Amino acid sequence: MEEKYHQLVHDGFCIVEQIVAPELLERLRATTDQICQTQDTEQQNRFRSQGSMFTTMSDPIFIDLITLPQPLLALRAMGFKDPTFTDGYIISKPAHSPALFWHYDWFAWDDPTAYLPQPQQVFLMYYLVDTTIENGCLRVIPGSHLHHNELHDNLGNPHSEEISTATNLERAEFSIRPDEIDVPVKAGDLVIGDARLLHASHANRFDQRRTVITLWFQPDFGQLPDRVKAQMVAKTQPLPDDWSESDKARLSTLSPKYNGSAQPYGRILYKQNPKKKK
Ligand SMILES: O=C(O)CCC(=O)C(=O)O
Repeated sequence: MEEKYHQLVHDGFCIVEQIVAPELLERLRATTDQICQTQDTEQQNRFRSQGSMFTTMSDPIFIDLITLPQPLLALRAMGFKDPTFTDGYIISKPAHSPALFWHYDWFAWDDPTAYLPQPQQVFLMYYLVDTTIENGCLRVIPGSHLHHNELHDNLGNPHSEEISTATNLERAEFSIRPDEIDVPVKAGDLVIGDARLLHASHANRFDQRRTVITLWFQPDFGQLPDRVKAQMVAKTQPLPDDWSESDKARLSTLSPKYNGSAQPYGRILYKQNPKKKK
């Protein structure tokens, strides 16, 4: 895992092959397909670029993925001592849907630790089908979690309508970058990525949907600055009331806890030129 750790810190991402058993993958495909079928036209338009944005609190089956021992062991083997989980999403690109815009998923740019090499938050992405350039695999710009990139000067707010609905594909958020690489994976592989990494995905040109489950983990929660800790607690998805006590208990072992009085940074996922400060 030492090599994976160095890749995560240097490039901003790494892949741990074949983490999810076929039986769990099958159950996740069936459940996510069902959930995605409930998406109404308004939501389809709203999330046209991403595809969908359902919470993993939609069904207790996702606890099996969130608490899977192997990824937690992998994080620990990389030297991260105190992994916590805050929120998860089902991001599903329907057949023949546009590319995902370039973006990063970090918020605490005003904290000096935002420029340290170690990740404070990572995505754990599980693609439920094999991905290729044709069905919308992930694209990343290696090193962009640490270094300024030309794209940082040109990114707009990903929540703006023009970007999230992919209405203007001429925008920089939808451009092909000279320094981007494709990250095709097999179903059941795990992609671990630094939240600061610039990432996007190709369009899905296939007849089938392409679903990824994205889980947000803080690999070493105890090491985070207080204001970041407070924000992680604030963004933790509440456990549904109708879940059994044992399901709630399984998940709450991974929930971040902070009892101090620091003000959360707030969930601003967009800052013009975050790296310019350096
Ligand atoms: O769909 C993907 O491949 C990545 C999803 C993602 O990064 C997002 O929607 O924020």
